[in-house]
Amino acid sequence: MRIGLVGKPNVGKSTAFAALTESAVEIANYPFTTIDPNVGVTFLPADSNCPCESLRIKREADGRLPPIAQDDPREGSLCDPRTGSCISFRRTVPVTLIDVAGLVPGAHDGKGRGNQFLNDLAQCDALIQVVDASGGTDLEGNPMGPGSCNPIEEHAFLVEELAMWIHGILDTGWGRGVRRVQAEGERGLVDFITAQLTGIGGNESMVMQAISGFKSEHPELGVPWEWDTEVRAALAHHLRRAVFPLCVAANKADVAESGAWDALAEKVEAEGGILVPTSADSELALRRAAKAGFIHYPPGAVGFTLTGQGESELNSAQRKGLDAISDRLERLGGTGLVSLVSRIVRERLERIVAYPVQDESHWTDGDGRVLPDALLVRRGTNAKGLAYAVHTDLGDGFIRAVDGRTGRVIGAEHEINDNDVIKIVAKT
Ligand SMILES: Nc1nc2c(ncn2[C@@H]2O[C@H](COP(=O)(O)OP(=O)(O)O)[C@@H](O)[C@H]2O)c(=O)[nH]1
Ligand SMILES: [Mg+2]
Repeated sequence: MRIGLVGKPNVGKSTAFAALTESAVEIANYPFTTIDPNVGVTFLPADSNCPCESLRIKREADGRLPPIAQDDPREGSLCDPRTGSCISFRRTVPVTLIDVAGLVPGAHDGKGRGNQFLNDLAQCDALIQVVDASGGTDLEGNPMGPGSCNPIEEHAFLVEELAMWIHGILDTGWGRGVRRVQAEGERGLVDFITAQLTGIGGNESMVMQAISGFKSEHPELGVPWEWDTEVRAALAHHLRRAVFPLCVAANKADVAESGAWDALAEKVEAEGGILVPTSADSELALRRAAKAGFIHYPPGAVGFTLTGQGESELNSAQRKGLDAISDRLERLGGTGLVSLVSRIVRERLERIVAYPVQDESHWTDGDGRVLPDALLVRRGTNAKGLAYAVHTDLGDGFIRAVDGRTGRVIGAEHEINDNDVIKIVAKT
């Protein structure tokens, strides 16, 4: 699963990317720092406690394990994640993040990185537009006084670029499209538009949703072969909403006036999106302080505490910096970043976490690793779908699965629940 960060230059995309993926990228207070997209992995806290908690409880009850030691760095976790971590039964799951730079006016016309930029967006399952909630940079990303630009305008600018891109795709071959409509009616219209938009991630249900919204907003449309370019532009806006629904990080919230993002939040939420005020540079500072061992800041936490090392080694300037961040966190309820991405994964993409294992009683893989993988799968995925998510061969050779908690055999169509531990039996 891939989530793209998009927005005009100098809003904090690379800062957010660096913080969430804990990788080094170029960050600077001038436009166009990033040219190629940065791709990395972020680890999000799973909603439910890791199943290794129930292993722990069982083993302690059986007298096979002593209670959790005071100084246990894992705070009781027993699993052995191949990627990510699990401390105090808080397991993290990987999500690919892309810092897609290159939004410039006229991108749909091939300006800047143009089509490459738009194609990068089309590869994403969800998009987060990072906006400068403080309004301190113009549309090209040049630093201005705070409040000199507004987030609504920034959002409208991205929406317009995306819609014009789709409009261009619609116009190409429209003549051919309307001949199909004349021959096949409404069905022909849906098929034509779907075929035009598959390359950018559009599908039939998105197209049907867009057309029905479009028709109810414009009841006097007439027949498609009479739709001029203006009508097609309006249709392109509906298609944009369906194909590229946008969520928003109202970034630099730490230096924005409170309420600076309210109007945009209303707009985004009216389209089913999510807006969260964020402070990417606070998140970055905290991740770095945690990496250096100065603070305790688990992923997704809304606050942090100093470690023993932090108490003894931080100088007064560093402490002051952390105090300032602490005040911000209190005001904003956290830096907002992890919470935004987590909400998108859960609410917009409807993902749940499943734990595939090879041994259904010990919950291990072939090498004896306990609960090695935590996979995000779409809600409604069945056992066979989970097998495919692990490996194509496992899906193709699927015979049956076993629920690791109950020991019951489950069939291909059985729906997976959040936090399930599943063994898949397949022909090899
Ligand atoms: N005050 C404040 N500044 C930020 C925040 N996030 C990023 N910045 C600053 O904004 C500038 C642009 O950041 P960058 O990540 O390079 O922006 P990009 O062009 O969108 O990738 C840098 O000077 C960052 O330090 C934030 O949350 N608050
Ligand atoms: Mg950048």
